[in-house]
Amino acid sequence: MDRNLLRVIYGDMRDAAALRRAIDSSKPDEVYNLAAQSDVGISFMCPEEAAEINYYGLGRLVHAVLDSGLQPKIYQASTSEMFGSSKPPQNEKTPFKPVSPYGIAKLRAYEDFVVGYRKKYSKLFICSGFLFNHESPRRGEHFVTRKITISLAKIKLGLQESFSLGNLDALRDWGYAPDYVQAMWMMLQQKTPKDYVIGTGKQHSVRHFVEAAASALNMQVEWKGKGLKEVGMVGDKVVLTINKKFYRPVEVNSLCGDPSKARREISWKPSLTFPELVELMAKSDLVQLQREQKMFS
Ligand code: F7E
Repeated sequence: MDRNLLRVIYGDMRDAAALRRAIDSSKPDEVYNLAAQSDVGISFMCPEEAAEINYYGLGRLVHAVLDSGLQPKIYQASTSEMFGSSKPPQNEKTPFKPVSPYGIAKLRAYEDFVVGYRKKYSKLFICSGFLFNHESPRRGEHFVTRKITISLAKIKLGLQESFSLGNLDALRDWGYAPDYVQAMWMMLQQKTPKDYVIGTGKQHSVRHFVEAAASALNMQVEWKGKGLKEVGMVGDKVVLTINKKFYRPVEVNSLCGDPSKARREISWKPSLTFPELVELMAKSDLVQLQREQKMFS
């Protein structure tokens, strides 16, 4: 990659002056605010941090833009977590009922600085995508999808015996992250700022993700027991146990995006199916681990 294409500017969402300097020195045409305390489980333990980054951070960024006198288009990363306990399928008209500090901070940021400031400052172009879970081989290992694919790949290679999860029955709408980045860009190419739900329209349980990832690695998981005593077996080996520390104090049980508006107005559609996404992630972890094994053997 041409190094001159990318310039990293040091900054922090807690530091208004740093954000102003970043805007002034880069003079952007488009600003994508993807900065977040993004781990829903951790937001229950650090709610102040969630508010500081996810709510006040956006306020500082928007003010840095307004004060600069420049008029870049701004994309704010909103999230399906804002729908919380509202019934699926969720679309742009679904009521927001967040249940986590993460979801609450994101909702307040959306209401105040996207919807509110769009009314207050007529020249401000700011819009938001309500993105459902988006995954790829680059996903952090503490999110459930990557935790599952890397753990099963290690088990397959004999590098690990087992791993633990929390709620296996939570339902999520998982799509391929690059498609979601494309959607963000498409939103900023519009003449007027509008907000869109981005998701695949299909939901699967965490349990189903485990089964699909195992199957992509030629393993078959069988479930035995119930509740905290449930285990996942491959042959006669226990590869998965349940640990209540991975349960959330309050869970969002069922998310499934209805992306009809995005399909209609910006021609967005997902490029990978659920089995394709799971296979891509599982095989990528397997290949990477095999490469590391070779390197260190
Ligand atoms: O959890 C359950 C967990 O942490 C998914 C973020 O990018 O997407 C993400 O939020 C589900 C939950 O993602 C474990 O209880 C079971 O029901 O992968 P996750 P998330 O909370 O849905 C949204 C759209 C965002 O905006 C967020 O920033 O899986 N689950 N066992 C587990 N989850 C984790 N992390 N670890 C477990 O062991």
